[in-house]
Amino acid sequence: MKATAKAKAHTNIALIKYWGKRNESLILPTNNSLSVTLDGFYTTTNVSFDEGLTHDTFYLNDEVVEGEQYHRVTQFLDLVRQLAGKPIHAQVRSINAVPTAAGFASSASGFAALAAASSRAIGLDLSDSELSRLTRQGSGSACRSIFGGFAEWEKGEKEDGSDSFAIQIAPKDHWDIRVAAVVLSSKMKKVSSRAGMRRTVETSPFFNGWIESIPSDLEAIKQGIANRDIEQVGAIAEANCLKMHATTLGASPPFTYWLDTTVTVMQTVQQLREQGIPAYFTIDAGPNVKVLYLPEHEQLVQTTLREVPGVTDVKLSRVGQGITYLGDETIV
Ligand code: 2P0
Repeated sequence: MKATAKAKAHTNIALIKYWGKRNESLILPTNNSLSVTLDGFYTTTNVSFDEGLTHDTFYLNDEVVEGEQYHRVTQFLDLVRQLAGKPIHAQVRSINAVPTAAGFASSASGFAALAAASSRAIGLDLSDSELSRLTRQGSGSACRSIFGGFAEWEKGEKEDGSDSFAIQIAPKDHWDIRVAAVVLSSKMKKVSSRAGMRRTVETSPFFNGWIESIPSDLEAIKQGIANRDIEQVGAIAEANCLKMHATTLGASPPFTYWLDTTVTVMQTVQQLREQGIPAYFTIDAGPNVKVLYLPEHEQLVQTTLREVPGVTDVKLSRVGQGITYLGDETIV
């Protein structure tokens, strides 16, 4: 038997950050997070389960992948095989339209597309919630990419993670908000988000303050999204990002993801606001900055960001859709 399915998933950017795990192996977070799915950056993945294969293979952008990245894919396929009760191997082919230099976690779209294609190919018929819960075990932020528009990852309470998955807050067409990914020139050695989160949870005295601040941020941002209020959504997202990054400064040893140009871009965004342009930044586990703005300010925001010394590129995106399936085939 050979069964193939292909799926496309978009990356997402968190407006309320996922920062901290309560269970590392099940990937269970310490707090709810909320994101917007992005149209411009995605992964397309083809999974082919074949009884004739003796092991899994993984190709990314037509090149064979080995080592840690391969290991994470086969571990994830083990979960899918276990769920389906079918011990068959697969060939996985992924094409990433997520510029890694833009500082987007390609793991979000990558694991969402892998989860969708593999579960479908092996014959699992999962609801969106079930698919999100499965996807979470590949990479936490990926569970939000099952949905288009705005999604919230409910951290859940249970030890087994059965209540930890994302739900949609508002669909793609609810609000035409834009995101600019500001790319900086950097060869800085990065602390991975996994290692950074772990160090923060274990050592930062600011971590409890971060966790305590989440419920009110979530409530306010959801109200802002419902009202399509860029000032409210932007101000909460920016403050939430700053609180997340503040926890890293309290870690031992301390660290930051910011470069000098990161701070210059943050100040440029704040200057845009002083001129009456509602633009707000957010930053993930890296030096690049994402800027939220409205369509009518696209030209000005883009031009202003491109002029900042040290900025090498600015990539624009709209709100994106959730998982799409691009066809499957079963040969008995
Ligand atoms: C987020 N980040 O909410 C946060 C903000 C980085 C900063 O999710 O260990 O690659 O695979 O669950 O999902 C990056 O972490 O980590 C991330 P794992 P992931 O988008």
